[in-house]
Parts: sequence; C-alpha cells; structure tokens
Amino acid sequence: MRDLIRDHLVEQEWDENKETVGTITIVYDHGVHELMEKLTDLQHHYSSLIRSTLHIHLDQHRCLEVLVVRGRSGEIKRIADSLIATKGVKHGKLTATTTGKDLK
Ligand code: NI
Repeated sequence: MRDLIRDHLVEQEWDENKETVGTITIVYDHGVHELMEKLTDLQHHYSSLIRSTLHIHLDQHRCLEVLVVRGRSGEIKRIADSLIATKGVKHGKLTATTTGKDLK
C-alpha cells in the first residue's frame, strides 16, 4: 500500500513537470550507420541534464547504455523519446523516479 501511494506521488511529480530524476536504458547495435554519432550528438545536446552514463559492450555488436538524468520531467521525457526513437535502437526504457525531496 505504501509503495502504491509513493508510486502515485512520483507520477504526480512527473505530471507536474517538476525537478526530478530518472534513468534511461537503451540497447543498440553500434555498427548501424551513424547511429553512435546520432546518440552522442543527442547526449551532448542535453549534457546539462545527464549526470552519468554507463556503457556496457554486450557482445561483438550490441551495446547497452544507462543514462542517469536530472531535470524537469518534460525535458527528461524529451531526451528519452529522442534516444529511444533513434533508428537502430532496439529497445529503450525510461524509468521515472524521484529526488525524494517531497516524500516522507
Ligand atoms: Ni559498446
């Protein structure tokens, strides 16, 4: 029950375009033409939001990246949508969490 309420409060935070945090996970093939350049360009464009990135080489071709982002939820959604919609990205997911500032 407590978890449900917390989830609801975090959802509200996101709906109200508040300062918040999230993680964006993407899986892609680094061999796809210009894909890495596009993803890197996007990350540089939003560099003020990205606090940390983790890159794992899954195998010969595939990479997994996790970005920790902090900012207004609207901006975080925008960067997540852009990254996930980039042609060649196999899968992507935004996890919406919170700074916890307004949670007891
Ligand atoms: Ni890699």
